[in-house]
Amino acid sequence: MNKSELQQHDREHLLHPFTDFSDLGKQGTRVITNADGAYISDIDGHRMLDGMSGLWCCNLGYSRNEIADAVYEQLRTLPFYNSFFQCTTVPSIQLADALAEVTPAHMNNVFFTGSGSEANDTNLRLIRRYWDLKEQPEKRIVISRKNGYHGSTIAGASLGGMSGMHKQFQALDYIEHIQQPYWFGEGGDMSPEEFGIHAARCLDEKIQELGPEKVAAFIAEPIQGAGGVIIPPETYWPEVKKVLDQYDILLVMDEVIFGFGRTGEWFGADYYGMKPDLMTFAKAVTNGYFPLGGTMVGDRVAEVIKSRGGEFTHGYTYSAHPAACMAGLATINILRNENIIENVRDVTGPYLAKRWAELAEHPIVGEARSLGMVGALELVKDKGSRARFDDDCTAGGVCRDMSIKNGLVMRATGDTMIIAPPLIITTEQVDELVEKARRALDDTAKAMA
Ligand code: PXG
Repeated sequence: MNKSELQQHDREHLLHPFTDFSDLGKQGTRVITNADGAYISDIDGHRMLDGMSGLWCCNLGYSRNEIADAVYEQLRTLPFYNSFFQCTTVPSIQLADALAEVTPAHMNNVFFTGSGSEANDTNLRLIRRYWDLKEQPEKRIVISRKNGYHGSTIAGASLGGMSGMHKQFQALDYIEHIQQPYWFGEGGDMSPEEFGIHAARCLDEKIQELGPEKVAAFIAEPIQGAGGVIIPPETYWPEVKKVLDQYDILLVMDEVIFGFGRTGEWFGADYYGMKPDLMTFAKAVTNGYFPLGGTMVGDRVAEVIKSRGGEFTHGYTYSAHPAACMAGLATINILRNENIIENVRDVTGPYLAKRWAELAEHPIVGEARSLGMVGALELVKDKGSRARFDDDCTAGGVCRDMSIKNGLVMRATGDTMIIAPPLIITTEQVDELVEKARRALDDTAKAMA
């Protein structure tokens, strides 16, 4: 099939995620055909620096045959077996061991799933089970944050705080949402430090309003990813820690985007010095080469679940899929053996921070922020008042298209442009990324004038 035939068949038979189907019909899809290192190419041969690591998952880029080989060999040896009914497989044991080693010291058990959304469903099940076994069944409410993203199953989307998603289904009624720590958008006249404390105190207020005896858990991404790379002010997590320490409430950190090195530490929890009870992961655990997710279970929860009461009635056919586990093992081996995360922390992360910050001087950029291997640009019409171009956030969409035209995959969340390049990006490629982003900004400024 040639390009237009592919697009026609795509239109006729494929329902894409998070897509306005009539829009897609008009424009036609971009057919991505191959990739290498930090680059992807489309069917027209247009090669682009992938500033989004696929969808926040190909942290090692696209050329790691060791991962593909590990999967292939496993598929030839034992393509599938389940981990129900007292059965197990060697890859699943090995990956569980490896995860216990690379995650925080108090996390030594894992429940495998097929995705991040499923893992957050698992978290809800574990939270309920834990409090039931502790004979505190009245602890049922889970506090989450507005504009957080936790997946697209009913549980994931209920935990998430995306208002557009909530309009299209009935959210679970035991989940409550509080203020997000988004200083640029919601901080008003407060300094970032004051606002960080303020956003954390919202958690305390919500717990008091609901009654601590009814609150089971607080879930949050260390940094909001899909919500727009919202890096909380430095005061936020220490204050959240203080609040949680006062009450008997579980902490779930959703590390689906920030796990496996994106901050320059293995997990966001390491970066912020937090001690979560549950930790969701997916995406980069296999470098995006095979679907796999899961939740790391801290000792406090694991001891109760493992030692008290009968069966935990939960599991998926593909929990601990052996080929997925081999992809995970191969990925973790590369991250460890090649000091990829240390390089982000010490070399490429600081370099990106320096170069990305230069974009703050651009006339349509209200803020340029970054941390480790993520960055965001706030597009504004007026820097002083932080006023946007319009209510429909057209500047973001224009800038995304201009960026792709200039050979860089950069995403738009409203009028916030975001990047999460592969962790293997070199300093020369960071230069290329910043130059292409600058050209996209120039083109956007012209188009919006
Ligand atoms: N938690 C977080 C923090 C995520 O970012 C999920 C859970 C769900 O994972 P699965 O594997 O079920 O998709 C995610 C997923 C975007 C985008 O537009 C982000 C995600 C998924 C799709 C699109 O940035 N994150």
